Amino acid sequence: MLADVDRSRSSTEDVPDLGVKGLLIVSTNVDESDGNYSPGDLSLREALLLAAGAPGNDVIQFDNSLRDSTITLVPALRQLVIDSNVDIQGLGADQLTVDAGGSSVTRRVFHVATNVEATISGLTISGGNAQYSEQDDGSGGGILNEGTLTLIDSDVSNNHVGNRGAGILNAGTARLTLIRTAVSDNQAENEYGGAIYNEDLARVVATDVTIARNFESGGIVNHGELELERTSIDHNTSGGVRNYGTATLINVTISDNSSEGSGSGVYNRGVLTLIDSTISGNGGGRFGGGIGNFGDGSVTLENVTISANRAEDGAGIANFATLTASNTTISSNEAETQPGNEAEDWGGGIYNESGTATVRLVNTTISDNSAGMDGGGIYTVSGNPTLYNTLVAGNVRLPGGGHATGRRLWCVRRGQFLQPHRCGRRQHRVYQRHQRQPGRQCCLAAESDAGYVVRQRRSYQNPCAAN
Ligand SMILES: [Ca+2]
Ligand SMILES: [Ca+2]
Repeated sequence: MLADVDRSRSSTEDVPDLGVKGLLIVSTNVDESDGNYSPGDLSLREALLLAAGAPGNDVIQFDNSLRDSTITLVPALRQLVIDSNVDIQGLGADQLTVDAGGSSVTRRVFHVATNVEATISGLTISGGNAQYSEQDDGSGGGILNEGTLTLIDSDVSNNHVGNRGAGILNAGTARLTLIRTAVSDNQAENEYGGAIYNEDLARVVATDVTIARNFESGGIVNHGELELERTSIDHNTSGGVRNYGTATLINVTISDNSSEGSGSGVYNRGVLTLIDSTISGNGGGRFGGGIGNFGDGSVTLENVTISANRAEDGAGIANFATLTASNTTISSNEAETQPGNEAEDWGGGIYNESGTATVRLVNTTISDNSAGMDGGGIYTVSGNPTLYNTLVAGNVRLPGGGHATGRRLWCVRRGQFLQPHRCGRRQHRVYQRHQRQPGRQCCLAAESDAGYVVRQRRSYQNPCAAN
């Protein structure tokens, strides 16, 4: 990326030569800017200053004596500003840390300015804390990126933020590339601030990345373009991914994230494509333990496994917009009543609601899901799901899986359908007759090729009359 660099000089004796592009070797872990740039006295802050003053792109390396050390930013000095093209080559994320001082100090670690191309590798970036002020909207605890930043083999961890992007805010038209990097254990005071927050004209590309254990912030909040590959998003609170822009996730695992809202694994209002991925063990909220799709959102799933997620409604997926799935397995999800909340639990596999909701399932398996009330497999309030070559089987609670169209009175006995009756003049008598028989319940159902139940009414109600 930074070709205009003399990489031939590698010892501290050679540095620095003011005004000459090339290599700068940081030789002290003290955060200072005293004008002494001699070997043993060149700080990271000074190296960034020299790089900005020298023409061309520069490489910043660290003397071996700094192995296993931390550069702690001093209170009197501000964040480190990267305002020229640099390649900062750390000694390894487990060997060198830049720490802004922790949440008792209001200061982020790095600010990458606009029109700057920077690469940071082998570094842990921690202890940043961004809060509201007249000059700052309190975002980007570890890094505020407004340029083009590539992070390689690094950790962005234990940063704190009042607003957005506990680890990283990717702002304006910024470009952020993450390779083999972890963004973990960061915290936002803004519940959905994101460990990584990507603004609407910005772009994030991540490969072999871990986004884990971020507290309150959730994992990634995307308003722009997001591409994730071979990435794990796990154990974040306030959800795994919130997408309002365009997101393409390939070979990604989104697991064990929690949220008190909807979409514990993935909350989507944008265009989301998931390929060869797994969403499992997410939950804690109302709609959509695995995926919640809302507004004008579009979710396309291809070869995805959605399993063991939990929610009040739509444990696997809650869909209020457009959902297309192919070669996908939705299994062992559980729609359960949350303590203290309204007792609604519909749609173990998929909960589908809204007049414009569209569901198209191809070569998909919906199995072994459960719902406390109804629709172990699919519960459809409205909309018209289309199933091709799709198996809905082994789902539990009341009549089981399925969904359908058309109003009929179904009565069931121990999970088995009895004869269906159209709602009409005779339905009331049919209903009364069935209700008098032990073990039987009647419900208003819809019917499709899949032949399963959608709407359930409690046995003490007259379902046809209620509709
Ligand atoms: Ca110095
Ligand atoms: Ca320069």
